[in-house]
Amino acid sequence: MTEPPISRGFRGRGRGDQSARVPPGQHLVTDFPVLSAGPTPEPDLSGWRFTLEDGDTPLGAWSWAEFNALPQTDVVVDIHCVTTWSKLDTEWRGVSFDTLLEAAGLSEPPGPFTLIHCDGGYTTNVPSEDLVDGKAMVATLYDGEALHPEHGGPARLLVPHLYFWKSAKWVRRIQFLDEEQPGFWEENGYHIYGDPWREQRYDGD
Ligand SMILES: Nc1nc2c(c(=O)[nH]1)N[C@H]1C(S)=C(S)[C@@H](COP(=O)(O)O)O[C@H]1N2
Ligand SMILES: [Mo]
Repeated sequence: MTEPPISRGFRGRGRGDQSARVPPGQHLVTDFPVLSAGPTPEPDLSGWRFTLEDGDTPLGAWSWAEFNALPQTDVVVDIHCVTTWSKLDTEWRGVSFDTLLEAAGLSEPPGPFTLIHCDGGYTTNVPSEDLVDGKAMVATLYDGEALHPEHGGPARLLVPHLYFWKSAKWVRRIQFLDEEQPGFWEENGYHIYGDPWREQRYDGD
């Protein structure tokens, strides 16, 4: 079958060739499933801090008010969960990783790898280069509203080009590392990188 000549950057919401946007082994959903390895933490905005660290050295820290005063970015992206659901055209607002680096006075990531830390102890690893150049943000709004606690509110990482387990909910700390350190699912049989287009679901895929 020949593909119609649709430009990926020029598609209307809900139109165009949707099948070309669904990675192998995935199916589309219109609801928004909740997947958490543990309980949803109680939101506590007064105690909330977001920190960037190079190893154990602090690079920057923001209170909830300070974080929300940073320049905000809007994105509309497709997301892909390793449990095989994909959801098209999800709308998010938050602080791009590039803005965070800049706010910390950095022109580039200080290390090639990151480990992402969350309230509740969940972790995931993402290479630094997969977070820069508009590829990732810390999102605080979904679909124009404060991110629901079940979906990671007050703030979650959003790395839509990787399987959604990399989009860590209740994110609090991004730690730069010189060597790759696997996170929670990566230590439990899932792929160290997790590219949905190469179907990197499990270790060894
Ligand atoms: N802190 C934390 N983040 C997490 C998870 C988790 O269990 N804890 N689950 C991951 C997985 S496997 C997926 S598919 C998505 C699910 O996000 P959702 O519940 O908003 O759909 O969150 C990811 N981020
Ligand atoms: Mo997932």
